[in-house]
Amino acid sequence: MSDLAPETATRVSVALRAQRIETASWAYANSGTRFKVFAQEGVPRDPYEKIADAAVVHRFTGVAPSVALHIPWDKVDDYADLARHARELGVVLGTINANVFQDDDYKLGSVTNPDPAVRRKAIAHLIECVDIMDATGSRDLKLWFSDGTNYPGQDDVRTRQGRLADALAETYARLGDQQRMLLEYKLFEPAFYLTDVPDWGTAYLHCVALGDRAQVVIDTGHHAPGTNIEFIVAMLVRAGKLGGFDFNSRFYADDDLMVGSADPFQLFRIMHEIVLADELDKGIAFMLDQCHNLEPKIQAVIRSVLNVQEATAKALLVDHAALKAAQDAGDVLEANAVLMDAYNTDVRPLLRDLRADLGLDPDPIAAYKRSGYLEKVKAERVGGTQAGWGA
Ligand code: LRH
Ligand code: MN
Repeated sequence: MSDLAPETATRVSVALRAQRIETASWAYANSGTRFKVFAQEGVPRDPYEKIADAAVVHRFTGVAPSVALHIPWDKVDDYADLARHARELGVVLGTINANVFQDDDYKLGSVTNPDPAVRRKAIAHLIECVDIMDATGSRDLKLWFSDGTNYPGQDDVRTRQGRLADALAETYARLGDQQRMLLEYKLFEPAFYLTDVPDWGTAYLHCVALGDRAQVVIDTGHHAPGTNIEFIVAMLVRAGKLGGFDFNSRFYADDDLMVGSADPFQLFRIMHEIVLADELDKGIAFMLDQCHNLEPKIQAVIRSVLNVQEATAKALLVDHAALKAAQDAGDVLEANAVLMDAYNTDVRPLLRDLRADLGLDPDPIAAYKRSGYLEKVKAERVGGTQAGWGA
């Protein structure tokens, strides 16, 4: 039982009930590093099985009703049928992720490639992804470009930006009225000298040039060490250009570990900026973008959803009036104390109560383990080819 003041517990629970976290189809598939991909028993062999696993996460958490797809990893003959399959399992198909980073033709870039024929091919894929959105009913097209160079002089910076801008404009023009383009930035990798969309400023400039339905995605693993990500959150929210998050965590680079596992305080600070700006349920997409190279995948995704819930609950406990009063009074220590008080509050009893109210088991991980689902799919999913990144 939570020992929070009843009115506070109610206010926080109401907000948490509306929280929606989108999981990633590729998190259920095999993944690894350039050194090794460790296959796991029971891993899905196709998008239908990936969605079944995503539905299990929603069944036990109650707040993960959509699953992002990645094309061509989730290519099927009939996307409307895949959407039907998802609905029958209690979830919906979410963000469509384009993939112009795994084809031999894209060695020197996709939409920024010096060869116009290669650029055409890449743009055709981006537009094909919008066709898929029409079939799945998805709102968001997410674009991450691995485009970049490895040596100074390899290509011209402004020329490549022009090519990128042209490709984005042509794709943006194809979007339906209710559809958005989410542009994701990343400091480096696979390019090691220059990445064409390396930071939030570059993504923001392109999105402003495109229009209202072009927004920036913050992948929490895509910054230089020491970057104050919540500052970027506040700036993009202030500019009305924050479209979503790819949540994960890292100790060093783009490690794609469980969100909140490496730096739960950072996740809290990020959600504090979202709650402070009253942007928790205003259209920002809260997505997980992770790879569970060693750990059991479905359980790791459940743990990740709980980590986001806990960080959000703590952020909802910040006494905004006391915080502002201390800030306005220049009371540095009091202002910090107000924030730390919320962060240091154990919100797990409140979340257990919330789940019980939602008719869910208060402990989703224990309930998932008791369900025997993993043992079931290990027994069923024998033969065929396990899904992966196909790299
Ligand atoms: C790139 C990225 C991008 C996805 C991929 C799976 O590092 O974060 O969001 O397309 O991971
Ligand atoms: Mn990402």
